[in-house]
This record gives sequence, C-alpha cells and structure tokens, in this order.
Amino acid sequence: MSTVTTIEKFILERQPVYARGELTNLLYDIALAAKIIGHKTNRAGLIDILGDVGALNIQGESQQKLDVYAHEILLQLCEHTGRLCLMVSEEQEDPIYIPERYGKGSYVLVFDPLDGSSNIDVNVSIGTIFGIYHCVDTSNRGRIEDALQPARSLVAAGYVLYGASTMLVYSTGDGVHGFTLNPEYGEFLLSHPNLRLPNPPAYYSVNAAYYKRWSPGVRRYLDWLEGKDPDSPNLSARYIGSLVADFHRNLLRGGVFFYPAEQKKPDGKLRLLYEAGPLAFLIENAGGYASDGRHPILDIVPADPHQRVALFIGNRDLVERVEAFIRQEEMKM
Ligand code: FDP
Repeated sequence: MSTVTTIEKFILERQPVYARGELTNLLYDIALAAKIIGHKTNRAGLIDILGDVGALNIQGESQQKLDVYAHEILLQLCEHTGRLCLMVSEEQEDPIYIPERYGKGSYVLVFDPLDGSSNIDVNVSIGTIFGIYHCVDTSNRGRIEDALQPARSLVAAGYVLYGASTMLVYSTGDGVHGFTLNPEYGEFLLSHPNLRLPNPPAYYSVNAAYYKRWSPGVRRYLDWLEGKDPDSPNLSARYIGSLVADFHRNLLRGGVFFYPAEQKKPDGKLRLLYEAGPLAFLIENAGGYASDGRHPILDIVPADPHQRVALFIGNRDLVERVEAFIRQEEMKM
C-alpha cells in the first residue's frame, strides 16, 4: 500500500532541528491561502450566473475581482502572524509594511496573488507565485531593501496552480516537491516528490505572435526551436499564456518557456521579484536554468519591486542556446 503524506507532515519533517518553526508556519499559511483561493477560483464561472464583478452580491457587498480577492486573502493570513517584516504584492504599488500593532518576524514574502489575469474569465488555469527571503536587517521593522534581493538569496519559493486540480509546488533549496489538493478532505497530499526536469525535453512555449518585435538573436532562437536548423531539437509547441500553467507543464515534461524583451518593452513583460525570481529558484532546484538572455535571473538585483525582466526558463541546454544566439547576433552589430 502506498503511503500518504500531507504537506504539513512533509514540511515539519524537513524543518532543521535548530529552526523555530517560523518558516514552517509561513508555508502553512500560504498552503491555507491556496486552499481558500482555489475554492473561490473553482466557482469563478458561477459569477456570470450569480452576478458580474462590480455588481452587488446577495449580501449587498460589492463583488471583488479574483486577483484582488487573492491578494487580500494572503494579506489576511500572513500580515498579523509575527512571521514577516515586509510583503510585496503584484496587486499593490507600495511595499506592505507590517503594522505596529502586530509582531514583526524575520521573513519577507513577495507574491503575485493571481497570475494569468487574461485567463481568469475564460476558465483556463491560473496561479499564485511566491518567494520568501530573510530580512536583510532584522533590527529594523522592514524596509524596501529587505525585498530588493536577488533570487539567489531566496529561502523558499513556490507556486499554486489552479487547474484541473489545485497543486502547490515549492522548494526550500533541497529539491522541488509537488502536492495535489484532495478537495474531499481539504489536504494537500504529496504527489510529485523531488521533481527533476526530464531530458530530452518535450516542449517550447512562447507567444510567437510577437516574433517581429524581438531582437535578431531571439528570432533565430525561435527558428531553431521550430526545427529550421540541421541541429534543431525535436520539440513540440505548447502555450497557454498563464505563466504558472506553462511553467508547470514544462517542469513535468521538460522544455523552455520564454517571454523576451520587445522593441517597445525593452525589459519584457514579466516581473522579476515575484514571477521570474521564484520560478528561477525552482527551475535551478529541478536541474534547469533561467536567464534574461544574458545573465542568470538568480543574480539580478531588483532596483524596484515591480521591475520587469525578459525570461527564458527551462532545461539548461535550451536556455544556454538562446544566450549563445543573442551573443552571436549582437557581435554582428
Ligand atoms: P496575464 O497578462 O494574463 O496576467 O504575468 C502576466 C501574464 O499573464 C503571464 O501569466 C503570461 O505568461 C503572460 O502574461 C502572457 O502574456 P501574453 O498575453 O502577452 O502572451
């Protein structure tokens, strides 16, 4: 008979003996938020029947957009616990300082509460992404510097995928582990221990409609992925347009996802601190690599909490190949 491991048991058993449980409990808080947000997203289609976003619901309260709801759930569950010194959310321009009335902890939580907004209204998989840092200076009550750290300094990172099942995938630096929510018992159960990127990879994922906006190196890369070169890999294309869903599929099947810089968007579209950084941490822990086309994402120090970055992420050899194409094309200029 196979054994059943809940996320609580798994996290607790991996807690170092000297730990005070602060990180363990913070991961529990996120798992609980995932269950609540997952429950709400599963009912998203009913909004059309029960009333539109912005309309009044039956209690007379104004209905919220799901991404705002997800942001507030994370805030409600994490702000007062005494485990954090600072939070940064995609949904809020300013960093979230912990109010004086609550205890202050030694961790920083950065998150994109509900990523893939264009897919929310069409019942396609969406996700939450999170990263956890140590505060740089624990004697302070939390300052912006505590969040502006490179992803290499992450203590933990993960995502929640709201798809056919709700899954939570995370790493604290010793492997990437996936849990699937059993909706009957409301428990995340270990379903994908120690995820490693498969080789050979199966997929490349990109919005190829933007081909003409890319640099010559990135265009050459897509040509290569599409099989136009004698040494092209044997890949198939898959693109959902929800970062978490595209990342998750490629983590399980192998491949590369990319969202390059464009002429009018020189820094790309995705956010460094709470999208690219945490996923880069996960991919490296699964044996892969993430780059902005020139440097490892893990080494980029954010200057702004909402800074954007070009992202190439997946199997190492596929990502190193785009760096080589970009270098070669730039040398011709
Ligand atoms: P969205 O704009 O729908 O919120 O992070 C933003 C994101 O989605 C990612 O989830 C996704 O990978 C990407 O943008 C999709 O962008 P395109 O629509 O330009 O392909």
